[in-house]
Amino acid sequence: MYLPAPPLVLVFAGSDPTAGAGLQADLLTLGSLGCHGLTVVTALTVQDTSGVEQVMAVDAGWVASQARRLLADVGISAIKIGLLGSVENVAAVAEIVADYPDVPLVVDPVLASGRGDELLDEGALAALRELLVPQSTIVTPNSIEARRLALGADEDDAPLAECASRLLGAGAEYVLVTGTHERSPQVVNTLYAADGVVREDRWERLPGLYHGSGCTLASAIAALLANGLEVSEAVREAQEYTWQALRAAFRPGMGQLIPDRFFWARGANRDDAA
Ligand code: PXL
Repeated sequence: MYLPAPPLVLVFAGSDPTAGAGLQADLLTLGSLGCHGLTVVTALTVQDTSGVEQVMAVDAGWVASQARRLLADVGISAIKIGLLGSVENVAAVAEIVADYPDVPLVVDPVLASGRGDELLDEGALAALRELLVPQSTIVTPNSIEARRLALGADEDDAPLAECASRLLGAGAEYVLVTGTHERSPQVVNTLYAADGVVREDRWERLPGLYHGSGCTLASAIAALLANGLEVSEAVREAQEYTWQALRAAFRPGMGQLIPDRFFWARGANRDDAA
């Protein structure tokens, strides 16, 4: 006899060779929170800790085949979507997740890296809005992504609550807008549902430039939903986890800091050195 499997989470994401963001970050986060991640690679990138040099979307037929083969075999408890890389991939993934309406779906609308390198074009952005937002349990944009995703090309500003309300109107069950890119002294993250603000959490703004904080947060939410938590509770615990991973971040190269998703597994002397 075998032991029962841990909660299984399917990830659609791009590869980041630094393992700071993307697919690799998702796997680390899911593992750290007691899940097993299964991965469909949607894009490859060439990057280091200082920036993204190239992005190549995987052919949409290959994306669909990777997912269909896996889903025919394995029962999953949550799906997490990160960088999809092309309008064709958004359409292919939207068609696949439509066949699993009861599985919680976390959509992280990755449009650019934290440093601002563009990762998705306008066509794919529109497809994300029209095909994936309506199916999502929770969408996790930062404030920049929330505005780009919710507002038309002829509008350049609106309160974040209005952006969230449009995404809810498009069919998302919950929207979590993160405040890392705002100028507020604290980071304010707000969870919205159709009847208004569900929760607002404030975090001490940590110094430094981090790579992969959004991926960590969205994956942590997926892991906690797969573990059976309600959305609001999953969002609270995922923020706590992400903040701890950011506080323990390290700098493997010359550029940005990478959150330590396994902060709890390191020796106590790491804390003393900081
Ligand atoms: O942080 C967003 C992100 C997601 N996925 C991939 C990335 C990045 C940022 O660089 O490279 C593959």
